[in-house]
Amino acid sequence: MWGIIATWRMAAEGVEKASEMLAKNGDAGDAIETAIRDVEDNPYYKSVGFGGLPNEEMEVELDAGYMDGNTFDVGAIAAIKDFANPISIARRLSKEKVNCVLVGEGAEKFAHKEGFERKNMLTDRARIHYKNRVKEVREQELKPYAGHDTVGMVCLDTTGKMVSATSTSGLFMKKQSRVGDSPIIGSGFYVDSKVGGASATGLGEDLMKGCISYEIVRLMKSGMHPQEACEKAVHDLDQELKERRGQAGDLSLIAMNNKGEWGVATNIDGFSFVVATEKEAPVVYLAKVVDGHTVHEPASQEWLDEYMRTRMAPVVEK
Ligand code: SD4
Repeated sequence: MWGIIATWRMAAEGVEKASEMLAKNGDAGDAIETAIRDVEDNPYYKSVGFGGLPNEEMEVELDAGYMDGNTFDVGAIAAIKDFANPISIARRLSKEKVNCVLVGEGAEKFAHKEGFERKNMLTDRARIHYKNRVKEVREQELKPYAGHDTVGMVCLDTTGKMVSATSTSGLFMKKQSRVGDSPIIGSGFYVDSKVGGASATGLGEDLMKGCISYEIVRLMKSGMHPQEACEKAVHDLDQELKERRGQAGDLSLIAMNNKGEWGVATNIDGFSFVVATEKEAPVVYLAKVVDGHTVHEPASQEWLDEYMRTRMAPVVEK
């Protein structure tokens, strides 16, 4: 059995490539890295890699995490600038026994010494989005944190190896050096090949409060199906946050167990995700909340067409 599940529609092309590798008995680590690099390289996806939206200082600072569910090797980088593929740096760091989580300048030095490709990650499109947002925020005091999609994935290969990984530019207009959940083990990602894995997207500051990816793996370990585990973890954290703090940020989670069964839960409407397994060709699903439960259905062709159209539409300076 093999399988891969990923957050957001933007992962579809990468998941397709990964599923071809997995079907030929490819390694889960290679497949997930290929899939995430595909998203990082796409200039039209505004929240991951090249074309990702900048922080308050108009710098694109990127976070990524990688975990191997066989060995528990973990690597992560945070607030790194000017490197093309954060996921590959995180994966490379996972091979280190110590110093496997690096931030900012130190992460850049490591990547430089290891020969990773340097790239100015700020595109003209992203610069225009930045300038427009600065104006909007100034004029209307809009919350600068809306519209942010991290790519997170869990992957199972035919040997039973599982991996989990994330890559993101974090929140648009975040403070310089701000780190979200995505490179934090247990929050943005977690995986144990004996059980399964999970990955998160949403408001990092809130996702971290529940160590939510670990929590889902823990629930699966206690016997829950990934769907049940995701729903319980998301529902409980959402409730606790509302009770204690009056509100909960966006929380969307995906999970897969080591049988290739998968689950998803969200507290928002319109969370898209992508799944491919030995039994199902890559499908983009849309999830929403109905009566406190997450329900999902394959996205319509109309929705898929509209998605690409809006991503690729010209951006104009206001
Ligand atoms: C963060 N969790 O940096 C990320 C952002 C994200 O969907 O996932 N947005 O907080």
